Amino acid sequence: MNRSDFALSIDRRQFVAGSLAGAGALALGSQLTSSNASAATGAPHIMTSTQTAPFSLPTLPYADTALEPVMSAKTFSFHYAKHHKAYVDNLNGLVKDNAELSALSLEALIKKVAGDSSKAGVFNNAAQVWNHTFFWNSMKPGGGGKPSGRIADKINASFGDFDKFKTAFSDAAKTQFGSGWAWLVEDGGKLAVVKTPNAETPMAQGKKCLITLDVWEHAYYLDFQNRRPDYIAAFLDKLVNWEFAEKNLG
Ligand code: MN3
Repeated sequence: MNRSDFALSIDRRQFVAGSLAGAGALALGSQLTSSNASAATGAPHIMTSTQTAPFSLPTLPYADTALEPVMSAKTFSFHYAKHHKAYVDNLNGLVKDNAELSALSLEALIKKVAGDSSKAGVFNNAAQVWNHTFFWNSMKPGGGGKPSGRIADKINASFGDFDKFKTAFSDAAKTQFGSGWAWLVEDGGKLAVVKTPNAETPMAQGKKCLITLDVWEHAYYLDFQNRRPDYIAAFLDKLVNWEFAEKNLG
């Protein structure tokens, strides 16, 4: 199976039809793949997408109701079908007349314009497309709790124990002032927690992303109002997808 088969590529007809579930094969750049594909081919989980603009909204790995009651379908569907889609549409509009940028994959595009203030709009929308796809895959129905296996060993080695990781991740997510993201990354062989403002993404800095949590208010306000700490706890206790994290380790 060709790696590029798993590029950022929702089937537009499927999206228009309103089918958010199924597909199994997810999408997005070098870190988002189909677990089925990895299992089937034995290929490394981290892949490089070769798809170029126009980008499309990636397929979800579960139905938009699947994370209820922790994350409501209302929150999820607005977040995915409105916010995420707007970033995709904005990005396509911004690069459509730019031959250089249109020739790049999403990841290459993000890395190319990162830090270029004249391309801030392109960066913000491209990174938000990538970050959101990564976020959907960082969760699963019935997720959360303590991991096992290799990711658990890595967490223990890097943070001391799982509770210390939880504290570090929660603190990062709570203290990201305003909009942004909390991440578990691998950097130089060690795991670390980082927070980024707005659309910033550790991927652009060459770090290997393992898990992310969107802490923009639109991610939780309908379900938790101003109680960001409760949203963070719900993510860690009931949603986080440790298998995705482990696969991202490579
Ligand atoms: Mn968001």
